[in-house]
This record gives sequence, C-alpha cells and structure tokens, in this order.
Amino acid sequence: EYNIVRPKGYTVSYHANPEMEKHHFGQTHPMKPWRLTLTKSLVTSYGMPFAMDNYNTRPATYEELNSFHASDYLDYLGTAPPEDQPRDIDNPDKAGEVKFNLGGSDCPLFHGLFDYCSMSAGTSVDAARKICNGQSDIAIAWGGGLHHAKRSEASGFCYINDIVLGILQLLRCYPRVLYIDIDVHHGDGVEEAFFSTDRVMTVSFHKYHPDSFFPGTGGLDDNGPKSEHNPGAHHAINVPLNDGITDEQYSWLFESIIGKINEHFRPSAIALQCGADSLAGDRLGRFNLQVQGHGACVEYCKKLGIPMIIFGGGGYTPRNVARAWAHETSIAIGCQNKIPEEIPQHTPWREHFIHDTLFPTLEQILGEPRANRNTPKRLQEIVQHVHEQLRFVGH
Ligand code: ZL4
Ligand code: CA
Ligand code: ZN
Repeated sequence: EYNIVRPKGYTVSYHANPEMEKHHFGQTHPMKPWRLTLTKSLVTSYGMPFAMDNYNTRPATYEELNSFHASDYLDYLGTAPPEDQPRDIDNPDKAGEVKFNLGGSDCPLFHGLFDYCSMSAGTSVDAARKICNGQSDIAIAWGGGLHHAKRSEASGFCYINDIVLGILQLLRCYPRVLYIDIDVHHGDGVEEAFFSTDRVMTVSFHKYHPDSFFPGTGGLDDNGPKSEHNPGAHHAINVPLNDGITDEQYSWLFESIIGKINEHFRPSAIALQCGADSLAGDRLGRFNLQVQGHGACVEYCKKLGIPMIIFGGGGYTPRNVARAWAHETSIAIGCQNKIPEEIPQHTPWREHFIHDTLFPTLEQILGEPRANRNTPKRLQEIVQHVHEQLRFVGH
C-alpha cells in the first residue's frame, strides 16, 4: 500500500531465522531476542519485504562455527546443561563454565542455547555468502552482530562471534574488509580476531570508561599490537566517547573518520554492526542518539557504493531497536522517503510503540535528555589522532 518497490541497480537481502526469537536468556536479562520479532513486524507492515530477497536461514554448521571458535569450546557449548537443570552430582562440570565464561549473569546457560547461537551465526554466514557470490549488494542480518565473543570464551551476552565468521567468508573473495561498529560497547572480539592482519580494518565507536563501562577496552591509543612485523598494526581504530553524545556530533565524527578511512584503506567490502544500544533511552546505553542519527551512519556507508553486510548487535529497549532497524532497512532499500513516519495502524504489537512514530523526539524518549559530556575540543582531538594513524595505512 506504500508502493515499496525493488531498488534499481542493486539487490538487498534480508536474512533471518524466526526460531531464534523464541529463545530466552531469563526473565530479567536485558537481551531480549524477541526484539527481532518486533523489528520484523514493523518492516513487514511498511511493505518492505516486497523490495528485498527474503531468506529463512539455516543454522550454521559445526564446521562453520569451527572456522573461528575452538573445538573444546564448541563441544562444551553444545552439552552444557541449562542453569535450572540439576547437574550430575558426580560430574558438576563447573571447570568448563569458568574456563569458557559460561553460566554467569551476563552469559547464562539457557534452554536451546546452542541452537540459538548456531541460528544467529547462520544468518550472518548466509548474508556473507550472498555478498560473495554477487547475489546481494546489501545483506541484512539483524540476528547477528554479537561482537564480544572470543575464540574460546563467551563474553557480554555473546557466545559465537557471527561477525568474525561473516568477515572470514568475505575474505575468501574480497582483498580488504572494513568493519564498522556503532554499538555503544567496544567491538573487542572482532578487533582481537583480526589484530594480526592488514586485510581487515576495525573501527569501533563506543562509550569508554576503563573501570565503569563494559568491556573497558578501546582507548584512543589502542590501534593494534605494534610488535615488530605485525601487518595488522594501525589497523584497529577506536573512537572512545563520553555520555550524552548527540546526532550532530556523532554524524560529524562518523563522516570525518569513515571518509578518511575509505580513502586510505580502500575497502572492497564493508561489515557494519548496528547495535541499537547507542540510541537515547536504551536500558544499558548512555548516548543521546536518535533514530535519524543512527540511520545516518547506514546511509553514509551505503553511499560509498561498496558491497555491505549490516548486522544487529546490542539494543535493550525493544521498541527503539525495532524503530532503528526498520528505518535502516528502509535506507538500505532506498524507500525511507516513501514510508510514513506514523507507525502503520495494522502493525502487530503496535501498542509497544508508544508515541506512534518512527522518529520520537528526545523529549518523548527521555523526558530530560542526558547531559552531554563530549566537548568539541575532544572530538577534534579524536579525529586528528585517527588521521595520524592513517598515515601508516594504504597508498
Ligand atoms: C544483567 O538484570 O558490565 C544480567 C546484565 C542479568 C538479571 C538479574 C541478575 C542481576 C545488567 C546487565 C545481576 C546482574 C549483574 N540480569 C550483571 C561486569 C558485570 C558482571 C555482571 O550490546 N553484572 C559485567 C555486559 C555488561 C558487565 C554488556 C553488551 C553486549 C553488546 C552486544 C554486554 N557486563 C557487571 C554486570 C540483569 C542484568 C542487568 C549488564 N551487563 C549490563 N552491562 C553488562 O555489546 C550484544
Ligand atoms: Ca562500538
Ligand atoms: Zn552493546
């Protein structure tokens, strides 16, 4: 009814596994896989599926997971009992839980955990394959984006690093991949995985406070190990920010930094993590970004005209996550000016979208906006530092 048609000259694909959304981390855990259902509901009620190739993805295989993760970790992940199940008294395998950081409050063991992880990874691997074989130019995997997982360790709600798996696929057919991370947390797992290669440049924008904000890494001077013959040195870029950053400041930073990186690194593909916890009003986040400012990052990347995977990530206020990711899906398709701002009447769970609009104002979201602790001088310094790092890259 909004006459949403396929974009001319390029293909957008949407990769999802609806089974994923049925999993629960636990009653009060901030990560709600159900936010993906809310996102899909909004995308569908605007008619966007007509303009994309829609894939119901299969779970990733053991071999695919094993392309980054260690076998002993995967084996443990596959057999660990859920928290609420009594353990075998003779074999309380607590050692594995400690070793792999499983079973705490951040990374609980829950029913169907391994299936959930393989499904999330499957969406990202599938998206990467479609980019590689030329069947898609912008591939969307909102079920992925779990950037903290390490080779042998769960971390910060992440068990399998689907982004690393996706980038490894892209590296089979593209010489250089640019990873960009706009989640409010530092993309430490992806950064670390590619520390020793100059074929992947990682850039994370995040709230940074070493002793009070997770994971505490990603300072301005952390640019990859500068050991003697490490080709990956200078290929990790970090943009540490303070509370309350606004759309205007963020867009200026994003364009100054990504524009310069594009000139020097000349990526052949982009992997963009769109964690929605950088939005104002997020349960865990600290920024003042609106749906428009968050989406401007996607729009800027799209204009570079390079094949791109778009991943999800964090996002702990489901209605805001769904708004941002639906808006960003519309940007990928190029129909953002055709869809009305008002949430369509027939949207399932419409009552969740208090304020009835895709673009609520800061006042609607927060009442009182959070104090902005980012000075123009500091933002200038950050851009300056990044430009200096880039003298070591490319040409
Ligand atoms: C919760 O309410 O900073 C987990 C986690 C569970 C339910 C009830 C248990 C209450 C907030 C967070 C105890 C919770 C204690 N429940 C959590 C150092 C910490 C140790 C754990 O967006 N406690 C750890 C991880 C971060 C820490 C952020 C972001 C992922 C991503 C990509 C991961 N961990 C302190 C916190 C709750 C909980 C409430 C929580 N955990 C907030 N921040 C963290 O980048 C997907
Ligand atoms: Ca980030
Ligand atoms: Zn996050």
